[in-house]
Amino acid sequence: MPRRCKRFSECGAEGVVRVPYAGLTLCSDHFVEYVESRVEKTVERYHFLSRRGARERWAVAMSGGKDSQVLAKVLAKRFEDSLELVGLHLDLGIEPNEYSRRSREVVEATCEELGIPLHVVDLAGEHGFTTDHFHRPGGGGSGSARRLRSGAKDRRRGSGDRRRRRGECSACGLVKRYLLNKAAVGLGVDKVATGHNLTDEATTLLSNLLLVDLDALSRGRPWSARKEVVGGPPDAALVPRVKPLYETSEEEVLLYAVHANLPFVEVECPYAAHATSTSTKRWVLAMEGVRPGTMLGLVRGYQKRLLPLLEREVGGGAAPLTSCGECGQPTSTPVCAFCRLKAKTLGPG
Ligand code: Q46
Ligand code: ZN
Repeated sequence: MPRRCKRFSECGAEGVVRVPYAGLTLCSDHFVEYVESRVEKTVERYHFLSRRGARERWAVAMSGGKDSQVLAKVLAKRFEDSLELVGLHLDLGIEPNEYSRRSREVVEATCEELGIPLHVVDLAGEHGFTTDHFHRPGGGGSGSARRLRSGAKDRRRGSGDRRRRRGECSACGLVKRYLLNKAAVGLGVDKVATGHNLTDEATTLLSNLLLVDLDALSRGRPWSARKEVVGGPPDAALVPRVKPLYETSEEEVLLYAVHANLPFVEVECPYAAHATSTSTKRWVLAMEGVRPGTMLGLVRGYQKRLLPLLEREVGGGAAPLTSCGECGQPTSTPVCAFCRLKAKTLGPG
Protein backbone atom coordinates (compact mmCIF):
# COMPACT_ATOMS: atom_id res chain seq x y z
CA MET A 1 0.00 0.00 0.00
CA PRO A 2 1.49 3.39 -0.98
CA ARG A 3 2.44 5.68 1.88
CA ARG A 4 0.39 8.85 2.30
CA CYS A 5 1.75 12.37 2.64
CA LYS A 6 1.96 13.36 6.30
CA ARG A 7 3.05 16.98 6.01
CA PHE A 8 -0.21 18.18 7.43
CA SER A 9 -2.95 15.98 8.85
CA GLU A 10 -5.44 17.00 6.15
CA CYS A 11 -3.17 15.91 3.28
CA GLY A 12 -3.73 12.29 2.34
CA ALA A 13 -2.22 12.47 -1.16
CA GLU A 14 0.15 9.75 -2.27
CA GLY A 15 3.65 10.24 -0.83
CA VAL A 16 6.31 10.40 -3.55
CA VAL A 17 9.39 11.65 -1.69
CA ARG A 18 10.96 10.24 1.49
CA VAL A 19 12.89 12.59 3.73
CA PRO A 20 14.59 9.99 5.95
CA TYR A 21 16.27 12.29 8.50
CA ALA A 22 12.94 13.98 9.21
CA GLY A 23 10.95 10.71 9.12
CA LEU A 24 8.62 12.22 6.50
CA THR A 25 6.91 10.94 3.38
CA LEU A 26 5.58 13.80 1.28
CA CYS A 27 3.48 14.39 -1.81
CA SER A 28 4.98 16.48 -4.60
CA ASP A 29 3.39 19.78 -3.54
CA HIS A 30 4.28 19.37 0.11
CA PHE A 31 7.86 18.40 -0.71
CA VAL A 32 8.23 21.68 -2.63
CA GLU A 33 6.72 23.52 0.32
CA TYR A 34 9.00 21.62 2.74
CA VAL A 35 12.19 22.65 0.92
CA GLU A 36 11.06 26.26 0.71
CA SER A 37 10.41 26.27 4.47
CA ARG A 38 13.86 24.81 5.13
CA VAL A 39 15.46 27.64 3.16
CA GLU A 40 13.35 30.20 5.04
CA LYS A 41 14.40 28.68 8.35
CA THR A 42 18.07 28.74 7.31
CA VAL A 43 17.81 32.45 6.47
CA GLU A 44 16.26 32.98 9.91
CA ARG A 45 18.58 30.68 11.89
CA TYR A 46 21.76 32.34 10.61
CA HIS A 47 20.32 35.88 10.54
CA PHE A 48 21.02 36.42 6.83
CA LEU A 49 18.54 39.28 6.81
CA SER A 50 19.24 42.34 8.90
CA ARG A 51 17.34 42.32 12.16
CA ARG A 52 16.16 45.86 11.53
CA GLY A 53 13.69 44.43 9.03
CA ALA A 54 14.64 46.80 6.19
CA ARG A 55 14.25 45.47 2.65
CA GLU A 56 17.61 44.28 1.32
CA ARG A 57 19.00 44.06 -2.20
CA TRP A 58 20.66 40.72 -2.93
CA ALA A 59 22.48 39.46 -6.01
CA VAL A 60 21.90 35.76 -6.66
CA ALA A 61 24.96 34.12 -8.22
CA MET A 62 23.33 32.07 -10.99
CA SER A 63 25.45 29.56 -12.90
CA GLY A 64 22.49 27.78 -14.52
CA GLY A 65 23.09 24.65 -12.42
CA LYS A 66 20.42 23.16 -10.20
CA ASP A 67 21.61 24.76 -6.95
CA SER A 68 21.53 28.37 -8.04
CA GLN A 69 18.36 27.85 -10.08
CA VAL A 70 16.58 26.51 -6.98
CA LEU A 71 18.06 29.27 -4.85
CA ALA A 72 16.76 32.02 -7.18
CA LYS A 73 13.32 30.43 -7.38
CA VAL A 74 12.89 29.99 -3.61
CA LEU A 75 14.18 33.47 -2.79
CA ALA A 76 11.92 35.06 -5.42
CA LYS A 77 8.89 33.09 -4.21
CA ARG A 78 9.34 33.23 -0.43
CA PHE A 79 11.07 36.56 0.16
CA GLU A 80 9.13 38.87 -2.10
CA ASP A 81 8.51 41.37 0.71
CA SER A 82 11.97 41.39 2.25
CA LEU A 83 14.26 41.08 -0.77
CA GLU A 84 14.89 42.88 -4.01
CA LEU A 85 16.78 40.38 -6.19
CA VAL A 86 19.09 40.69 -9.15
CA GLY A 87 20.46 37.68 -11.00
CA LEU A 88 24.22 37.70 -11.51
CA HIS A 89 25.68 35.39 -14.13
CA LEU A 90 29.33 34.92 -15.06
CA ASP A 91 29.82 33.87 -18.67
CA LEU A 92 33.17 32.07 -18.42
CA GLY A 93 33.37 31.34 -22.15
CA ILE A 94 33.55 27.53 -21.74
CA GLU A 95 33.11 26.17 -25.25
CA PRO A 96 33.16 22.35 -24.88
CA ASN A 97 29.57 21.01 -24.85
CA GLU A 98 28.56 24.65 -25.48
CA TYR A 99 28.49 24.79 -21.72
CA SER A 100 28.61 28.56 -21.22
CA ARG A 101 26.11 29.29 -24.00
CA ARG A 102 23.60 26.79 -22.59
CA SER A 103 24.12 28.02 -19.03
CA ARG A 104 23.53 31.62 -20.01
CA GLU A 105 20.34 30.74 -21.88
CA VAL A 106 18.90 28.87 -18.89
CA VAL A 107 19.68 31.75 -16.54
CA GLU A 108 18.21 34.35 -18.93
CA ALA A 109 14.98 32.34 -19.26
CA THR A 110 14.71 31.80 -15.49
CA CYS A 111 15.24 35.46 -14.61
CA GLU A 112 12.56 36.42 -17.12
CA GLU A 113 10.19 33.84 -15.68
CA LEU A 114 10.85 34.98 -12.11
CA GLY A 115 10.62 38.65 -13.06
CA ILE A 116 14.06 39.58 -11.76
CA PRO A 117 16.66 41.64 -13.63
CA LEU A 118 19.82 39.89 -14.79
CA HIS A 119 23.38 41.20 -14.91
CA VAL A 120 25.85 39.18 -17.02
CA VAL A 121 29.63 39.48 -16.73
CA ASP A 122 31.32 38.35 -19.95
CA LEU A 123 34.84 37.19 -19.02
CA ALA A 124 36.14 37.17 -22.61
CA GLY A 125 34.59 40.55 -23.46
CA GLU A 126 35.81 42.27 -20.30
CA HIS A 127 39.17 40.63 -19.75
CA GLY A 128 40.22 38.98 -23.01
CA PHE A 129 40.48 35.36 -21.82
CA THR A 130 38.17 32.50 -20.84
CA THR A 131 38.20 29.54 -18.45
CA ASP A 132 39.16 27.36 -21.43
CA HIS A 133 42.57 29.08 -21.39
CA PHE A 134 43.40 27.41 -18.06
CA HIS A 135 42.79 24.00 -19.57
CA ARG A 136 45.22 24.46 -22.42
CA PRO A 137 48.87 23.48 -22.01
CA GLY A 138 50.68 26.39 -20.33
CA GLY A 139 47.38 28.24 -19.97
CA GLY A 140 47.92 29.63 -16.48
CA GLY A 141 46.02 27.00 -14.44
CA SER A 142 48.23 24.39 -12.80
CA GLY A 143 48.79 25.68 -9.29
CA SER A 144 48.62 29.31 -10.40
CA ALA A 145 45.78 30.29 -8.13
CA ARG A 146 47.42 28.89 -5.02
CA ARG A 147 50.76 30.55 -5.82
CA LEU A 148 49.12 33.82 -6.72
CA ARG A 149 47.03 33.87 -3.58
CA SER A 150 49.98 33.22 -1.30
CA GLY A 151 52.55 35.08 -3.37
CA ALA A 152 54.85 32.08 -2.76
CA LYS A 153 56.62 29.85 -5.20
CA ASP A 154 55.22 26.37 -5.66
CA ARG A 155 57.99 24.16 -4.44
CA ARG A 156 56.17 20.92 -5.19
CA ARG A 157 57.88 18.73 -7.69
CA GLY A 158 56.43 16.49 -10.33
CA SER A 159 52.83 17.72 -10.19
CA GLY A 160 50.70 14.93 -11.59
CA ASP A 161 47.82 15.28 -13.96
CA ARG A 162 45.32 15.34 -11.13
CA ARG A 163 47.12 18.12 -9.34
CA ARG A 164 47.41 20.10 -12.58
CA ARG A 165 43.68 19.83 -13.16
CA ARG A 166 42.94 20.82 -9.59
CA GLY A 167 45.02 23.95 -10.24
CA GLU A 168 42.90 24.76 -13.28
CA CYS A 169 39.64 24.66 -11.33
CA SER A 170 41.32 26.61 -8.61
CA ALA A 171 42.27 29.35 -11.12
CA CYS A 172 38.69 29.39 -12.39
CA GLY A 173 37.44 29.65 -8.78
CA LEU A 174 39.69 32.64 -8.16
CA VAL A 175 38.32 34.32 -11.29
CA LYS A 176 34.73 33.64 -10.23
CA ARG A 177 35.21 35.05 -6.72
CA TYR A 178 36.83 38.18 -8.14
CA LEU A 179 34.18 38.77 -10.82
CA LEU A 180 31.29 38.14 -8.43
CA ASN A 181 32.56 40.61 -5.88
CA LYS A 182 33.43 43.26 -8.44
CA ALA A 183 30.01 42.97 -10.07
CA ALA A 184 28.27 42.99 -6.68
CA VAL A 185 30.07 46.21 -5.75
CA GLY A 186 29.06 47.75 -9.08
CA LEU A 187 25.44 46.71 -8.59
CA GLY A 188 25.41 48.20 -5.08
CA VAL A 189 23.83 45.10 -3.54
CA ASP A 190 23.82 44.42 0.20
CA LYS A 191 24.74 40.74 -0.16
CA VAL A 192 25.54 38.01 -2.65
CA ALA A 193 23.64 34.72 -2.22
CA THR A 194 25.34 31.58 -3.50
CA GLY A 195 23.95 28.09 -4.05
CA HIS A 196 26.30 26.05 -1.84
CA ASN A 197 24.23 23.16 -0.52
CA LEU A 198 24.45 21.03 2.64
CA THR A 199 26.21 18.16 0.84
CA ASP A 200 28.94 20.51 -0.47
CA GLU A 201 29.36 22.09 2.92
CA ALA A 202 29.47 18.84 4.91
CA THR A 203 32.03 17.49 2.41
CA THR A 204 34.24 20.56 2.68
CA LEU A 205 33.96 20.50 6.46
CA LEU A 206 34.94 16.84 6.65
CA SER A 207 37.89 17.39 4.26
CA ASN A 208 39.13 20.23 6.44
CA LEU A 209 38.70 18.13 9.58
CA LEU A 210 40.66 15.27 8.02
CA LEU A 211 43.45 17.69 7.11
CA VAL A 212 43.14 19.40 10.51
CA ASP A 213 43.22 22.65 8.53
CA LEU A 214 42.54 24.97 11.46
CA ASP A 215 42.75 28.08 9.33
CA ALA A 216 40.00 26.89 6.95
CA LEU A 217 38.01 25.49 9.88
CA SER A 218 38.05 28.87 11.59
CA ARG A 219 36.39 30.47 8.54
CA GLY A 220 33.36 28.22 8.08
CA ARG A 221 30.38 30.50 8.67
CA PRO A 222 27.62 30.26 6.03
CA TRP A 223 27.90 34.03 5.73
CA SER A 224 30.69 36.58 5.57
CA ALA A 225 30.69 40.15 6.81
CA ARG A 226 31.41 43.20 4.69
CA LYS A 227 35.08 44.13 4.65
CA GLU A 228 36.20 47.60 3.72
CA VAL A 229 39.55 48.65 2.33
CA VAL A 230 41.26 50.86 4.89
CA GLY A 231 41.67 54.29 3.33
CA GLY A 232 40.66 52.95 -0.10
CA PRO A 233 38.02 54.11 -2.56
CA PRO A 234 34.45 53.60 -1.30
CA ASP A 235 33.69 51.03 -3.97
CA ALA A 236 36.59 48.77 -2.97
CA ALA A 237 35.06 46.32 -0.50
CA LEU A 238 34.27 42.66 -0.04
CA VAL A 239 30.50 42.34 -0.30
CA PRO A 240 28.92 40.01 2.31
CA ARG A 241 27.99 36.53 1.13
CA VAL A 242 25.23 34.20 2.34
CA LYS A 243 24.44 30.53 1.66
CA PRO A 244 20.68 30.01 2.04
CA LEU A 245 20.93 26.33 0.94
CA TYR A 246 23.37 25.60 3.79
CA GLU A 247 20.91 23.15 5.37
CA THR A 248 19.36 21.74 2.17
CA SER A 249 21.03 18.66 0.71
CA GLU A 250 22.03 18.22 -2.92
CA GLU A 251 19.43 15.47 -3.28
CA GLU A 252 16.68 17.74 -1.92
CA VAL A 253 17.79 20.50 -4.31
CA LEU A 254 17.61 18.13 -7.27
CA LEU A 255 14.20 16.77 -6.26
CA TYR A 256 12.90 20.30 -5.72
CA ALA A 257 13.98 21.27 -9.24
CA VAL A 258 12.20 18.22 -10.63
CA HIS A 259 8.99 18.66 -8.63
CA ALA A 260 8.86 22.43 -9.20
CA ASN A 261 9.52 21.99 -12.95
CA LEU A 262 12.56 24.19 -12.78
CA PRO A 263 14.94 24.09 -15.75
CA PHE A 264 18.68 23.78 -15.11
CA VAL A 265 21.78 22.93 -17.12
CA GLU A 266 21.94 19.19 -16.90
CA VAL A 267 25.37 18.79 -18.46
CA GLU A 268 28.19 19.34 -16.04
CA CYS A 269 31.00 21.77 -16.70
CA PRO A 270 33.30 19.75 -19.01
CA TYR A 271 36.09 20.30 -16.50
CA ALA A 272 34.03 19.22 -13.48
CA ALA A 273 35.28 15.62 -13.76
CA HIS A 274 38.62 17.05 -12.80
CA ALA A 275 37.30 18.45 -9.55
CA THR A 276 38.50 16.67 -6.45
CA SER A 277 36.90 15.86 -3.10
CA THR A 278 34.68 13.22 -4.70
CA SER A 279 35.94 10.44 -2.43
CA THR A 280 35.15 12.49 0.69
CA LYS A 281 31.74 13.24 -0.77
CA ARG A 282 31.08 9.55 -1.35
CA TRP A 283 32.03 8.93 2.25
CA VAL A 284 29.66 11.64 3.51
CA LEU A 285 26.81 10.27 1.39
CA ALA A 286 27.46 6.72 2.59
CA MET A 287 27.27 7.90 6.22
CA GLU A 288 24.06 9.78 5.46
CA GLY A 289 22.61 6.60 3.97
CA VAL A 290 23.46 4.57 7.08
CA ARG A 291 22.54 7.28 9.58
CA PRO A 292 20.13 9.87 8.12
CA GLY A 293 20.80 13.34 9.51
CA THR A 294 24.60 12.90 9.64
CA MET A 295 25.28 15.90 7.36
CA LEU A 296 22.94 18.23 9.21
CA GLY A 297 24.26 17.08 12.60
CA LEU A 298 27.82 17.64 11.41
CA VAL A 299 27.36 21.22 10.16
CA ARG A 300 25.14 22.26 13.07
CA GLY A 301 27.49 20.77 15.67
CA TYR A 302 30.40 22.51 13.99
CA GLN A 303 28.60 25.87 13.91
CA LYS A 304 27.51 25.62 17.53
CA ARG A 305 30.48 24.03 19.28
CA LEU A 306 33.69 23.96 17.24
CA LEU A 307 33.59 27.14 15.16
CA PRO A 308 33.15 29.65 18.04
CA LEU A 309 36.15 28.06 19.71
CA LEU A 310 38.30 28.20 16.58
CA GLU A 311 37.25 31.78 15.82
CA ARG A 312 38.55 32.76 19.27
CA GLU A 313 41.74 30.75 19.15
CA VAL A 314 42.76 30.75 15.46
CA GLY A 315 40.75 33.40 13.58
CA GLY A 316 41.43 37.10 13.25
CA GLY A 317 44.84 36.79 11.62
CA ALA A 318 43.80 37.91 8.13
CA ALA A 319 45.99 40.59 6.58
CA PRO A 320 44.34 44.03 6.26
CA LEU A 321 42.86 44.84 2.87
CA THR A 322 44.33 47.42 0.54
CA SER A 323 43.24 48.20 -3.00
CA CYS A 324 44.95 46.53 -5.96
CA GLY A 325 47.50 48.72 -7.76
CA GLU A 326 46.11 47.56 -11.11
CA CYS A 327 42.32 47.30 -10.75
CA GLY A 328 41.52 48.93 -7.40
CA GLN A 329 39.74 45.86 -6.02
CA PRO A 330 40.37 44.64 -2.45
CA THR A 331 43.49 42.56 -1.89
CA SER A 332 46.09 41.85 0.76
CA THR A 333 49.00 42.10 -1.71
CA PRO A 334 50.12 45.11 -3.81
CA VAL A 335 48.58 43.62 -6.98
CA CYS A 336 45.60 41.29 -6.56
CA ALA A 337 45.71 37.57 -7.45
CA PHE A 338 43.25 38.10 -10.32
CA CYS A 339 45.39 40.78 -11.99
CA ARG A 340 48.49 38.58 -11.66
CA LEU A 341 46.62 35.58 -13.07
CA LYS A 342 45.31 37.70 -15.93
CA ALA A 343 48.81 38.97 -16.74
CA LYS A 344 50.17 35.43 -16.69
CA THR A 345 47.30 34.14 -18.83
CA LEU A 346 47.48 36.85 -21.47
CA GLY A 347 51.28 36.95 -21.47
CA PRO A 348 53.46 39.93 -22.35
CA GLY A 349 52.13 42.55 -24.71
S1 Q46 B 1 33.17 26.13 -13.66
FE1 Q46 B 1 35.33 26.45 -13.25
FE2 Q46 B 1 33.71 24.86 -11.85
FE3 Q46 B 1 34.19 24.28 -14.40
S2 Q46 B 1 36.33 24.92 -14.50
FE4 Q46 B 1 36.13 23.94 -12.49
S3 Q46 B 1 35.68 25.69 -11.18
S4 Q46 B 1 34.22 22.87 -12.69
S5 Q46 B 1 32.33 24.82 -10.16
ZN1 ZN C 1 43.61 43.66 -9.39
